[in-house]
Order: sequence, then C-alpha cells, then structure tokens
Amino acid sequence: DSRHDWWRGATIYQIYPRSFMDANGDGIGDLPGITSRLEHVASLGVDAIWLSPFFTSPMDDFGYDVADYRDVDPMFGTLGDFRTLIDRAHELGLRVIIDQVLSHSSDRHAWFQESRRDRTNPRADWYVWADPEPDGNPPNNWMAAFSGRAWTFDARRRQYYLHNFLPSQPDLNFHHPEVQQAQLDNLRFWLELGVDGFRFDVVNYYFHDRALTDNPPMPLAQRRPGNPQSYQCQRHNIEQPENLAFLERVRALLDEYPGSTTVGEIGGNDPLPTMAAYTAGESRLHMAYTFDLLDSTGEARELHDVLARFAELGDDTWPCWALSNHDVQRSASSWGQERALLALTVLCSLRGSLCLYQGEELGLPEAELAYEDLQDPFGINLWPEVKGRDGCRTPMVWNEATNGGFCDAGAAPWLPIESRHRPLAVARQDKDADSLLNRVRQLLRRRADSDLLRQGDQQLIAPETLPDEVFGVIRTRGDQRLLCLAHLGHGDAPVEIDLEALDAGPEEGRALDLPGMPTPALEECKLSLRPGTAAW
Ligand code: TEU
Ligand code: CA
Repeated sequence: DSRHDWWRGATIYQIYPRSFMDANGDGIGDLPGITSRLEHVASLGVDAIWLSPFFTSPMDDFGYDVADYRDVDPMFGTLGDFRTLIDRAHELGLRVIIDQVLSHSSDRHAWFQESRRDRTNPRADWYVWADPEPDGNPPNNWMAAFSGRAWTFDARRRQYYLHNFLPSQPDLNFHHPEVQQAQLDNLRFWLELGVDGFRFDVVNYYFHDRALTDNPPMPLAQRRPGNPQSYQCQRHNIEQPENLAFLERVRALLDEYPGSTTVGEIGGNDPLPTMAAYTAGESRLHMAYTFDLLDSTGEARELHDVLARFAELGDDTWPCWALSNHDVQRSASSWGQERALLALTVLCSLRGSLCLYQGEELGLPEAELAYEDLQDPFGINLWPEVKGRDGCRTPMVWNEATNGGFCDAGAAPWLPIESRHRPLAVARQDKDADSLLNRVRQLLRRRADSDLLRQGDQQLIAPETLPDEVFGVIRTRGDQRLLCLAHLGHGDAPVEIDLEALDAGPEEGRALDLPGMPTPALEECKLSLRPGTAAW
C-alpha cells in the first residue's frame, strides 16, 4: 500500500516544544500551545511533525533526559493534551512523529534510582556499572559529549556508571534483555496512543563494548576545539553490532502498525556505513537522519561531495536531510539570510525525506545571546570555545508583540526573543505575498505534489561539467526528468550552462517557474543562471 510509504520523500517539520508556543503564560512552550498553532504548520504543506521530547524530565538537557517514558511533563501539559494534539494534527492531515530517547534516561528515572541502590537489586544491571581501577580512576578513557569523562562515581555502589552525555543522563545497558523489552514496551505505549512514528535519538549509541576497550585518539585534523568527545574516536562506547538485532525487533513492532515510520539520528565519526546497515533491507529503520548538511555553508562543491559520498551507499539507504535543528546553528545564518529560500530550494531538489526546523520557514537567523542568557549545559560548560545550542532554541515569533506572540507580554520567555526575529514574524510574512514564508509554502507544495521530487532517482552532476559554484542534480521517474541547478556563487554575473553537454536538454525541455526565483533564460539548450538563484 503506497499510503504506508508516505514517509519516502516526506517533509517533516520539527517542533521544539519549549520554544514553539506558550499557552499558559509561564514563558515555556507547551502542548496546548503547539495544538493552537498546528494550522500554521499545515499551511506549509508538510507531511508530518516531529516533536522533540515532552516527557517527564528534570530538563537538565531540556527533555533529552527522560524520567518517565510514558507521561507528559507537567510543564508541557498532560497525556490528555497530547491526545488532543494528535487528533488535531490528524484532522489537519499531519502525521505525528515523536522523539524517543532510549539510549539513556534521566538519573531521576525510577529505573536508575533502583539500579544505583546496590549491586544486587533487580535493576542492578539495567545501566552500565563498572568497578574503579585499583587507583580509583574510571575503567577506561571514554569521554562524554558535554565535557569531561563519560564515567561518574556513585558513592553508594562504589562503582562508576556510564553516561555519554551529562552525568544526569546515565546510559541504559542494552545488553540486558529486560532493558530492550522495557523500551519496546514504551514504544508500543505511544503507538497505541496513535503516534505515526519515532525519531530515535542517538540510535547508534544504544550498545557499548562490554570489554570497555579504550577509544583510540582522534586524528588531529578531525578534532573540534573545545569539544572533548571529539578528541577520541567514538569506537567502543557506541555502535556495537548487537544493535542490528535490536533494530529488527523495533521494526517488527512498527510493522504491526502499518504506515508508522522511524528515523534514526546517526552521528559519530563514521556514520555512513552505519546508515547503510541500519536502513538496509526494510527490516530495520525506515530513514537515516544525516548530520552532513547541518554544518553546510551552501558551497556547491561541499554539497556535491556530501551527496556523492552518500550516493555510494546505494538506493537502499533512505536519507532524511536537514539544514537546521535544535542542536546546530540555524541555516539562515550558515548560508546567509538572503539565501534562505535558495537553501530550501536546493533541499527540496534532493532525493530523500526532509526535516525543516521551526522558524526555518521564516528565515530566522541564529540568535545572539549573552553568556548570562545561556541555558544549555553544553554551551555553558564549554563556553566560550563552543557556541552552544541556545541560539537556535529561542522562541518562535508569531507576531511583532514584545514576546513575539510566543507568550503573554507579561511573561518572561525562558530564552529571550531575538530582536532581529520580530520583523520576520509569521503574522507579518503572512500578509506579504512575496515573503519567504509564502515562497516556502509554494515550494513545499511543489515538492508535495511531485512524485518525481519525493521518490524519483537522483543523479549528481559532476562539478567538472558545470561552471564553478553551480550545484546540480538530475531527478528521474518513469519518463520524467528534472534538472535542478543552483548557482551558489556570489556577485552579479550570470553563467551560461550548456544543457546538451549535461545530457539534459531534450527538445521539449522547459524551465519551470520556481517560487521567488527569476524565470531563467533558456535558449537553444543554453541556460543563463545568476548567482544566488536556482532553476529547475
Ligand atoms: O544529539 C546527539 C548529538 O549529536 C550530540 O551528541 C551533539 O554532539 C551535541 O548536540 C552537540 O552538537 C541528541 C539530541 O539531538 C540532543 O539535543 C541531545 O542533547 C543529545 O542527543 C543527548 O540526548
Ligand atoms: Ca507554558
């Protein structure tokens, strides 16, 4: 049934609940707030929403530290509010994908409370515990992502426990069959509630090497200054072969709910082979979320190389591309604000599914924050070397009121509203037919209505056959062919592209009108393309 394949080529809109819409005036976004703004999301023409975590949590990592996998944090509302949200989303034709942070829990989770009590309790091995070295040091050299060692000593058990992130995010021990079963049961709980799929947080972090082998050092060239985890290869703390069998169990569960889907966040040092393995043969994950374009600055060669590497994995691997999310600098800042539409036009030309991050449709730049404003432990711990993640997490701007319509004027938003965002608010762009928001709506509809764009094959055009700084792909489906070009260079001078030389200039070919782009001059198979524009 092709309806069950809706996720192939779909556009997924990521909502960060804390920062989307505050309905009860406490300055923090919540589920009723999201429900009240779903019409905006539906107006974009996207297929689904992905909700970052809204589960019970002490919020040390803003919800990526779950204390109860089956309940809504009171800050965000109730399970009843979530049911209302799903119903409204479905009414509007939006599927609902929720984040699942299975790899680690919060240290406030009842499982960890029990596990840390002593070495003999029923959940003693649900987390990764290890004795200190004779000198008292941790059992190996593994480092955590947000600074320091991946091991914290627990005085009661007189043992270290593993955490790949904050000390308050202990890693679950997936080698334990009961842990696997407990997490599968949690997934079933949400499937029964009617969710359409999951975004799996750090899906390649579930298993660790039981021998606790030291990680090798990272080659100098690949270290990111200030980020301790980048000083060693993530080899033994993550990504163990046992995960494949677990993902097959996950898939078997999902297959009981036709039309449901999964997208796995796959990071680490060498994610490509992992993506291939995790999405192979329709028995594991549906989609592999890729980090590769998240730090793109919009250069033709860079885009080509990323896609070429990915293409080597073959057609079996279904990517999910994103230019922005809640962890990285907003794409309007990495590409340049005047290139926000160009960036999305390129994104929409790619084979794979797409993730759009809230505010990307408005062209919001990264917020500039003072140290005093920072909330993210990653940014605070590693300041000033690492920029942190608060700059992409400031609240959405719905109108031009003091708090951007995100919360009441009297409330204090949990992160400040960026003043440069207010003139880009939804209400203002709504009224302007030429606004980025309205262009993005047209663009996304174009993609939504095209089987070729959503599911067609893709062939990269070799940079050597194109003028400098021009990026291009050819999409094909049946007897349809679409050539997508983007001039990512700067300056004013147009370049001329000989379509015949690209083997892409059939007589009946024509240039399509693209939202917000000049109609390209196409004469005798010669296309003229200006810097900063795209042509299909
Ligand atoms: O992020 C995983 C991830 O990529 C981080 O290790 C990354 O290094 C960090 O965000 C700095 O850029 C996921 C979530 O997206 C993130 O928000 C969580 O903090 C993290 O997992 C832990 O659950
Ligand atoms: Ca609220």
